[in-house]
Amino acid sequence: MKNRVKIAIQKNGRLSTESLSILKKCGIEFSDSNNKLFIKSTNMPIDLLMVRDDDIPRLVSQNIADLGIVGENVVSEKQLSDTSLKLKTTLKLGFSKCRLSFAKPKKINLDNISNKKIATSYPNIVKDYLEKKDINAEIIEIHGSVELTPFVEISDIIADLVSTGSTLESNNLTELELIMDSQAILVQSSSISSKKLPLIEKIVARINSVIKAKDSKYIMFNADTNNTDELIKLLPAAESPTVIPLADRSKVAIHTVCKEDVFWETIESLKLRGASSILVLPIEKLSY
Ligand code: PRT
Ligand code: ZN
Repeated sequence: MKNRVKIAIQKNGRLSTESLSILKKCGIEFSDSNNKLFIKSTNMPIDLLMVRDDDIPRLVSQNIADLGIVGENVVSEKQLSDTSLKLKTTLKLGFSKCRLSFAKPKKINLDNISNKKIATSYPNIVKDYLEKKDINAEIIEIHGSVELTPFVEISDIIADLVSTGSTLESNNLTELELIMDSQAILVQSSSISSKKLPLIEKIVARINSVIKAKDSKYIMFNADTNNTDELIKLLPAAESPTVIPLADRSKVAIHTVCKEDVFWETIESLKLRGASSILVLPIEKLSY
């Protein structure tokens, strides 16, 4: 039990599905996860702690969990409120991207945040931002319905998470200034026992491979032999491609991994320059 690796993830929220999905793609199998606080892997010495996202930094810092998946915004807020937290960011996971921004009611004429009342669920991040910019303002800590506070005269402006912007829009608010960008990250305790280290390193390497694969595509197409250099230059973040001769000696097949998504524009440019039978495939795992 002592040497099992514990990973804390959000039980129920925006991070939950993707966190479980990444771990499953790493080959970690779990029994049914419904309504459990503690889930044992069925094929590896790994346990999941299913908790609120706000508890993850402390659980990892106190070695109750060895790893955790949580938003950068939550980690920053907790670290600023408790400088004794011992954890480090191991990987950026590329999902649940959002930003913490100041926003104001559209109807109010205001172009800076000096001396305003700011409602937010992230008082420590906002305080730190204001201090660094030497701005004086009053922070009102509030959890839930932050976007309503300017309309009931609790605040002048808000600092809240924004993703698509539709919540701001539907509450007649407009973004004023970016405080920080955020996404889900993998955090790790800064004092991991040497017995657990090999498995933790394996998990981190597998997660890294899964997230790299998510952004990458395998592309293959046929081209005229004398056109290959021009076509290869069009490929985004490509590895040195494999060029295979075809039965028709005037043609070759080009295969490569692109470390970025391949957009329609790239496919159209390839086609315009003579590429044919273009195939773009998702990659499940990618290890260098
Ligand atoms: O219950 P528990 O404490 O575990 O969950 P929670 O309610 O505190 O968090 P949850 O599940 O809402 O969010 C978890 C994490 O997802 C956050 O800490 C962020 O890192 C990340 N995330 C990504 C977001 C958003 N996008 C997001 N859009 N968290 C919240 N929002 C909210 C935002 O507060 C605002 O109300 O969505 C609204 C804005 O969204 P748009 O798309 O309308 O702009
Ligand atoms: Zn929370």
